[in-house]
Amino acid sequence: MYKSDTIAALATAPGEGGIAIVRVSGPRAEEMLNRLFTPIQLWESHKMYYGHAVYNGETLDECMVVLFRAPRSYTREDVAEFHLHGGSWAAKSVLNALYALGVRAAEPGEFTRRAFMNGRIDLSRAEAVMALISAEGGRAARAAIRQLEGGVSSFIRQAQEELIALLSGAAAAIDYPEEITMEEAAADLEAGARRLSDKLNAACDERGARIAEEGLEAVLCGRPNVGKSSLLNALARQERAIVTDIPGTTRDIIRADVLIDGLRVHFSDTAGLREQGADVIERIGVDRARQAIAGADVVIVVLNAAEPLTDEDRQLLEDTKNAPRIVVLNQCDRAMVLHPADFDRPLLVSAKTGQGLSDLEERVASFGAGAGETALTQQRHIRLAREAAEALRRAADACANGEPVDLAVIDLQDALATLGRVTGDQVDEKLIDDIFSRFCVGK
Ligand SMILES: Nc1nc2c(ncn2[C@@H]2O[C@H](COP(=O)(O)OP(=O)(O)OP(=O)(O)O)[C@@H](O)[C@H]2O)c(=O)[nH]1
Ligand SMILES: [Mg+2]
Repeated sequence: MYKSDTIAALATAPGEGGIAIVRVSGPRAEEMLNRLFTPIQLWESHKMYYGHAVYNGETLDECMVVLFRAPRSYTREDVAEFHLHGGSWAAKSVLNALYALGVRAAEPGEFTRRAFMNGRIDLSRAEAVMALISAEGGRAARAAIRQLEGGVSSFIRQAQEELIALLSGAAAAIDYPEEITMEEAAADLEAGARRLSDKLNAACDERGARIAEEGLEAVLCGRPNVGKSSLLNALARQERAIVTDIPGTTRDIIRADVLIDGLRVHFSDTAGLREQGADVIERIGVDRARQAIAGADVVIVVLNAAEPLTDEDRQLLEDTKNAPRIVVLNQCDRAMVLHPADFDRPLLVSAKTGQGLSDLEERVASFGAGAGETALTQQRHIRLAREAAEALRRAADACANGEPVDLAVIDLQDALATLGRVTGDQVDEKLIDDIFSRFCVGK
């Protein structure tokens, strides 16, 4: 439900920092400035004023304030902001004074929710605000900014317009059978619905969306002692995994996160793959390694360039031949016995000297190229677009099977309603609650 009372919250990150901003939104925002700030005769909107926050005769802070008059504000209501000294004390005392004056503490995401309710932004843009706040790498942030700029909204609106055109074509055939035959109408409808269904599916790149949002999973694997842990440490530029010359050193999976060219990559170092000679713990590690390989976005097969191939190496190369993979000939600082020409685009690397590491990083990043650059990058949007595409496909099939156009119309209306849930034209209260509750307080 939309409440129109006046709310307040800390809008900046809690803890130490240069400034702390307390944001107030609602009909009493201007009154709060008058009650808590050096009196100003005439507040001008969007202008900063210098003075003191005072409550009950006590000076709380020396600060700047600004009033944004509705509708030119974040929420489209009157908004007041107190720009206070950082640290928690000043902000806390101003907030307490506001609460004492009857202002309510804002719930998580309530400011953005008001912006949505007052029509300043649609739902996909509200979600973009959140995605931007929590973006881990430049890639995720760029996808969020595109969404914030309306990339998703305009894509969905265009699809909705095409759908409405299809629906009105069908309505015309139903209402004026003398002007357009049912066969013609059904053929138009079928072609249009299929085209739109394909277009919606094409805009959903689940793998890319996940990689942009969560990062790329890269798994280092190979038989014991080839240098997987040494490579992980070199890539992480940090001693994460234990390195020894004893085969079977690594047992559990060790992870390191690295940002490569704005793309977050989660490297996993795994237990060396071998069947013989491993104890119980190591065998569990080997099982985990196999699972990690199966779930990887890219598998990095590490071979020791200074030793001939073993059966384990050959087995691994065979097992991963259809997977997205990179073959690394490590230890190339030593006398090489493997021939690069025998492998598929191998990289010559030395974990010891650092040779070839940047090529490896580049190759890994290429597996995330283009991730998050399609129209839809959020799981919720992708799910809805797929649902709409499916309804459109049903409509097209109905037309192709010679079923009455009225039946296809029901599916088209379904698809239209589903798309409306992306932008929030058609949403229920529960969904809105769910989306905004994931925001942080103060946003
Ligand atoms: N000369 C040279 N030695 C290396 C290189 N990489 C690793 N080593 C050495 O090879 C040995 C094994 O390295 P690790 O990184 O522990 O190998 P691993 O593949 O993780 O081994 P497990 O955990 O037992 O599966 C260590 O003595 C490393 O110092 C390299 O590029 N050049
Ligand atoms: Mg290891």
